[in-house]
Amino acid sequence: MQKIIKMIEDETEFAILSHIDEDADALGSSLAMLKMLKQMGKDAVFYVDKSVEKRLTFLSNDYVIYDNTKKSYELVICLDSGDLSRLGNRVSIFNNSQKSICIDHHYTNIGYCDENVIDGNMSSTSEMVYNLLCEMGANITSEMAKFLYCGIMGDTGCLKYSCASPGTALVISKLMEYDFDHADVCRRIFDTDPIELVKLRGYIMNNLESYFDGKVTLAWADEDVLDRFNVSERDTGNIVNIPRGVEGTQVAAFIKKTPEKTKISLRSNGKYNVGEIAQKLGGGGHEMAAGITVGTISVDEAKEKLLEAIGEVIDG
Ligand SMILES: [Mn+2]
Repeated sequence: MQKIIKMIEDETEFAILSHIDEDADALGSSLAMLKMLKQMGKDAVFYVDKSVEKRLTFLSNDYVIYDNTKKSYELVICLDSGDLSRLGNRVSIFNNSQKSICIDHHYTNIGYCDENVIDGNMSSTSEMVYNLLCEMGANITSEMAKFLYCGIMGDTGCLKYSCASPGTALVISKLMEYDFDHADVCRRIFDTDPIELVKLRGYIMNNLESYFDGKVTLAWADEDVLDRFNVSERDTGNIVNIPRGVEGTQVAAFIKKTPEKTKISLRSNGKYNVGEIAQKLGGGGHEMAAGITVGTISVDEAKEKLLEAIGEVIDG
């Protein structure tokens, strides 16, 4: 951590990048980092890939949607992004810039920056950024506390998942001392969906598929389904938790297909490492949560590939 702190102190121009399809942790950790850099008087920009998922727009609009123009910075900070492909088009900012640091909790991260702090035992990148801010003696504002709280709650499912440690709960307790509406944050990220999405969830529940004697439960939505319910791929939220909640499920999957990409989200209920399954298909992630983008193949083709990879892990 000391090398990273020195690099941050020495440089003046920063770009913050996180993974595509930014989730609560990606946004929370990046926004908190951005605010700290601005407090230090640094010139810093947080670039997002495309639009931000609607349910997370309440956090802040202090980001720039990357427009593919050539940009270079003294230092790029990559947060919560397990590998370079997860930066999407913003990889060009990374390539054109001088130095880079990475802070991440994906154990599959091989350390693609000049300096890397990677800890697969951490609940979230937001928890790691909280620790960094404390170590740097940053003045954590209520807004920064809200960002970090949102990121940690997002990745731990409100401290429900096994990635949450006693240390995570202590960080949450410290963040709750700040002046922001923590119940509102949880309600927005977990307990409220637009009616279109609620109806889509109903359709998905009715079309769940079960494999390997119920050990694998699979949900899917292609562009026709998304169009019918008028939900954008970006706003499909926590749908993978629907198959995950089916009794007997060890591996839950959600396949979504748009004209641009076919994406598989995976969740484990503890017995199998879904990071390993994702890696077999060119994706990455954690033991309990992982994802893969598999080109633009059909839902049926994605199912076939996925079930084959799961079979190797379950039977092997
Ligand atoms: Mn994360």
